[in-house]
Amino acid sequence: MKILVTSALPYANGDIHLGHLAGCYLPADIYVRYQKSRKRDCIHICGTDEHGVPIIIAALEKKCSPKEVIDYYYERIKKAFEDFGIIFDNFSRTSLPLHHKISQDFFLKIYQDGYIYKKEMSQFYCESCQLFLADRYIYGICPFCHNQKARGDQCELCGRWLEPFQLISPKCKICNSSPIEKKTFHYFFALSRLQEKLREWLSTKDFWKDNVKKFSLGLLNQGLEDRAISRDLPWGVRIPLEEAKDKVLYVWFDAPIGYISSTVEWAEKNNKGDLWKEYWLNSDTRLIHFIGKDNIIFHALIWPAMLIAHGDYILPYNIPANEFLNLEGRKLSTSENWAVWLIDYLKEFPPDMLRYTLAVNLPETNDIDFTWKDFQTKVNNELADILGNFVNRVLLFIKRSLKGKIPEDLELDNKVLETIKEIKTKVENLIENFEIKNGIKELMKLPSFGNQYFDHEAPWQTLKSNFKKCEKTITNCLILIKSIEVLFRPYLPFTCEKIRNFLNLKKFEWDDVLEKEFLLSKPILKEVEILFNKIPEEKIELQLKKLKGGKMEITIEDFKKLDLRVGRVLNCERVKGSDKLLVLEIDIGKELRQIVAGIGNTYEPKDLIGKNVIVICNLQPAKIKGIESNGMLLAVGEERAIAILTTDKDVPPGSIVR
Ligand code: B3M
Ligand code: ZN
Repeated sequence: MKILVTSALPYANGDIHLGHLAGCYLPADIYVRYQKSRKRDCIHICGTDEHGVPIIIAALEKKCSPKEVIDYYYERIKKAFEDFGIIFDNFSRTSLPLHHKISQDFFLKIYQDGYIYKKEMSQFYCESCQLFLADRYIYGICPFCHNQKARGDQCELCGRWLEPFQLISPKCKICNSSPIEKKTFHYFFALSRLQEKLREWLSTKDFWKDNVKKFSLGLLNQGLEDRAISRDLPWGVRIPLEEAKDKVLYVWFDAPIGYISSTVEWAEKNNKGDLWKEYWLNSDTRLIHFIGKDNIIFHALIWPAMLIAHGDYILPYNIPANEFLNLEGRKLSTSENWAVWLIDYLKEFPPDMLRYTLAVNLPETNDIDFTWKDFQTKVNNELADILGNFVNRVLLFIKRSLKGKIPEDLELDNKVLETIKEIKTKVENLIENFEIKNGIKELMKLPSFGNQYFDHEAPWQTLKSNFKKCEKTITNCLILIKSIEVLFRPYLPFTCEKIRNFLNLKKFEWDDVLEKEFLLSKPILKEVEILFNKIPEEKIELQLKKLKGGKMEITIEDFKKLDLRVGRVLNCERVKGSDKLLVLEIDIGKELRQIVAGIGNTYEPKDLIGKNVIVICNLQPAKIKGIESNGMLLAVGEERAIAILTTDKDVPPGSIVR
């Protein structure tokens, strides 16, 4: 049997945060490391998802090309995973020609077999963004409850599902202009025709996690509608048909095919071009998709339907989807920057501390809250006080009391061996059953047992009274440590490597534990170091402050460093080639300043002339689009300015603001 594990392909439009890790990457990595340690034929496949509207929007926002966005994030995401010890056999990209080709072939096959048909329709088109707008990129007034900001697919106030054409005065979410209706056509995937086959297939999945099974069956019972799988976008996998030159595949059509193309790339990189077939075309392969719950519909229904329609490939065996991780009692939100970014975390703490705290807290059956306080408690009271302490006290005892000499005598203690065996077997069953969280909880019983054993046997006493017994205790403690090193490895790979180095251990694998060679192999004490430094209060407070918008407390002296004044706009023009930028000439009392401000989407130049504004006068000069800017206007609004600050009485230019 082969095991083909995939993790959801992250969009290459942003960094990885804790929610992603807990959702799928960490459990997948633990599962794969475990399978590999058991010498099973298991590979972990992933890559970045580089198409779709999210990428285009990121490019529009950052004023660069989609290619620049994906190149930038591909490298950052790949590096962050590596630094955190998430190992993939291949980490590909859906922008590769190989992926485009495989996706187009996939499309053509099911098109020719009649599972895809063409349909004419009208859609909103934004002339200023030159984009057909996906439903959620349109907002307007809800025809039912008159909420001003209802989305094209749903009004979040009254909860009703909407069609974009129902909205009153619809607007483009990207640029706020009014979109027009435009005729187009799209390709539809005949999902409705595959319902019965899906039902048959799902009925064999009674061993799936409850949340995934219930959710998928629920959707299936509501009935599946055919879905448009093409888009009028300038970015994506081209539809391989003459009549559809300007169309691309919907991102959710090509993204899961990325699992196949990444496997093909892996085989090619290993100079075994056909090796991927032994996985994807082999009914003896277990295909396992690790994902977050927001992706269930795609992986448990639409993707299997695509695979059924295609016919050549195997279908998913299991989809162990996780629920969400919240942060400090609030839903994670990247747009509000309510997230802990992996890159930032790694600057402050070692990977295993987070691997542990997330693993014991995985949102496997319900949403879970991550708090920094809890992170500190788990690291200090569990990693440091239980695991770190056990390893450390045994090694220190050898170093100090036995002068670094490992006992020659190998008298085994059955109680120790039985404990290891029992825990090992339990952990095997748990991990095989995707209970990754319970797996680490069970494993922690090993060092806990070790501490009790050490206390009970009291080698510091027997050192003088009964040396043989003292040696036996240490021998058995070392067997515990050796077992910990192998069995904890899927969860805490960096820590286990340290332990291996402390004791110059041979790299045994999972099934070697308690075998003769494993028991007999003799460590050499190389060095002793603390495995986990406790986290002090200040470090946690710092993280909390960072989270609250990176806004550190400042003193009144800090504030006084700002030279804030009232200025009067004397002149204002648009910056050529930019909708957003205005260049203003401002009287700030004793001098005139030229300032470039990003308020052009909200204000016409003529409306600003004569107005009072608030200016930061001692800001470092900068060049914006080649134009010198000496200072900054204060305005309201996060991504885009929605109002400028002014004075409520007329005061002379240059007046101090405080
Ligand atoms: N990129 C969505 C996500 O990151 C999407 C997953 C694709 S998996 C084939 O949630
Ligand atoms: Zn627009």
